[in-house]
Amino acid sequence: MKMTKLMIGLCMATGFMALANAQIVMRNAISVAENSHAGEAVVTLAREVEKRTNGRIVIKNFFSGSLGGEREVMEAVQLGTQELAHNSTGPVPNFVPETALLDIPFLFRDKAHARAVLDGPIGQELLAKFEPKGFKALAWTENGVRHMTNNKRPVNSPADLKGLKLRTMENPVHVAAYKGLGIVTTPMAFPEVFTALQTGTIDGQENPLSVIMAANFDQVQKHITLTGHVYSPSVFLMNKAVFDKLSKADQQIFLDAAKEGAKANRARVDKDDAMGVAELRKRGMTVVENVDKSKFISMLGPVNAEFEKKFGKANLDRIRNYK
Ligand code: EAX
Repeated sequence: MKMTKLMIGLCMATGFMALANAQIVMRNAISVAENSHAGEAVVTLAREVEKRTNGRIVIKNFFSGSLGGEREVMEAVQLGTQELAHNSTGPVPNFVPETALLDIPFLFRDKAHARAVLDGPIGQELLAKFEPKGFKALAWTENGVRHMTNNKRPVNSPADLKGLKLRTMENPVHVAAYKGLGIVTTPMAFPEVFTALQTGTIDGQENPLSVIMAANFDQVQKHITLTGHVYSPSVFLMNKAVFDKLSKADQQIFLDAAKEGAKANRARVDKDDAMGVAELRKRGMTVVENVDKSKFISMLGPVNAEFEKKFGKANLDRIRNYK
């Protein structure tokens, strides 16, 4: 049968109607396992968006770096080949340099201080800096307070770090600071870290208890010291054009759902922090719980002077003194 122009026109029209009613499916990705603080964040976001749009918008989550490391998924979100990502700030300063100061060691007193800064005007100003780079940053979430692990020796003071080959995130502030502590820094994407620890390419790494447990680093690491050297934020990212195309009501749904995700995520970090030391001991790690942090801070003096020059002392003090 020959199709007339009218028939083709009708097919196209019904096709478009079907499209108009179709579900929108988006992809989100994290570099750690589903059973984790980051998993809590993205699972909650997906559940809340689906619920609040009555199933019109569905988010499919990818876990354990299956869509790539954090830098790669950020590139994909920037290009729009992936709609969403939930990343630590590891690679973020390479895209949004203004955020780099958040990863300065010992900048925040504790999680409560960091959460107040991120949820307050400073955090909101920083979220806006993502927009000219092609991202809508929906909300800050939390990766946690980072601690150091390695296979060579228990770390009791900064002197014990000298010459340790540690994987770092692909983050310029971390690399500069850890060099200042005498560490041999090896920047690497997260999905490669387990194997690198297993094969001995690196001696150690540093991450929050939540990440160490979710990634089972205890299987390939002997020692952990609660250095608490960096508060590590994370963030919900969305391709800006995808966000802009949503109705105002749907945009608000994403922002609200991201807040719910952050709440669930932070609650899980608190839970992990409360049980992490006992759990990692049970899994066979030796834990140094108490270190003199002032020794680490004074060793970082010269690097901190550089950071003050680079980011502006007033900007750092604004964060330090935020109440
Ligand atoms: O986002 O790369 C890292 O060490 C991050 O802390 C981890 O992937 C969680």
